[in-house]
Amino acid sequence: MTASLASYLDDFASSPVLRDVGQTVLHLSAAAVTVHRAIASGRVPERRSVGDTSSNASGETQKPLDVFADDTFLAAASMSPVRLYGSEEQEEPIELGDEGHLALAIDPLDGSSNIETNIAVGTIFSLLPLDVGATDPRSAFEQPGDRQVAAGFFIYGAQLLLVLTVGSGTMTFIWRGDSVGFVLMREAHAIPPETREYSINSSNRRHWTPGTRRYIEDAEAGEEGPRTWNFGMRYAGSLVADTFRILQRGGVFLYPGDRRKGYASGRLRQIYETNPIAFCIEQAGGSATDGHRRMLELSPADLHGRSPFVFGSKKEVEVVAAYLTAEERDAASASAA
Ligand code: P6P
Repeated sequence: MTASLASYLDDFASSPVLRDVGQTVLHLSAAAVTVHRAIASGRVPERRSVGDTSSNASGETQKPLDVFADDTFLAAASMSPVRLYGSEEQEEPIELGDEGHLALAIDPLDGSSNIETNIAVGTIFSLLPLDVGATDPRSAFEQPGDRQVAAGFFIYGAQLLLVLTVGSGTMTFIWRGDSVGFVLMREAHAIPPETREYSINSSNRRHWTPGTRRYIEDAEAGEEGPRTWNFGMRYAGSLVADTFRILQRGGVFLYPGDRRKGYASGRLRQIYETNPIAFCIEQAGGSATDGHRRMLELSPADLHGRSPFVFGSKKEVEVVAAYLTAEERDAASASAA
């Protein structure tokens, strides 16, 4: 009998916090089914008139489906032992009462601009312990990512999947319909340490720093270049899709800081995008950094703060860091000359 999500979470409920994690993940998974159905139907329960768009805390256009997803996951959080809800779609965290030990950070619908092209999109979530004794509960979101007790993402694609870690490896569950629910599909992802595949938005090339450019150009040079082997490139433009591919077959993903206005720290948000993805990647034997430093050790600036992001096959993440460090050394010696 394939393990169900509920039975898997029960086995981990060895403490009050992990019991809260289990209850919360089950409520989030029910919300994910609702969002998956709304996407698959092509008919979004309109909360606003179709022409009405607003923008989220980061100034990105909010579509009705973004708002619907946020409403759905907020309702799920309100039924869970979660005291604080921090969402990409909300300027400020929402306090949900004084029950429970957890703070939930979430990107309710990441990559929603891809929905009209039928590319897989997802929900990314991170569960943090409340910062006990903190005067302001919102300080829970100022903890580095290695304080996460659970993290994961739902993928709304050809299959509805949940990728989850509670700190004992990274696993994938697949939704098999209302009567069966989510069942275990892969018990322990293991990312190969080496790869021949990189993932980056190459249209930003002219904005890259020299180290990023040199890394990509050497990869593009293939067996005639210093890397001595040929690379492939894949870029879905949807973080959950790129992440799942890397969990399945390895690879290295880069969203570096670049010279565009507002992109010095890249595009991705640390608390509800890079930290939860980094937790899943590390638990699968991969690495995740800001290009130089381990992502899970970095203290976030604020709920919507950004971070440059490099993750995937451990040895290739180290190669990227070497290129970026060489760039910094060259820049330092040039300015000293
Ligand atoms: P760009 C989608 O909007 C998203 O937040 C991530 O899912 C994805 O990795 C990234 O932005 C793509 O950004 O600048 O390449 O379009």
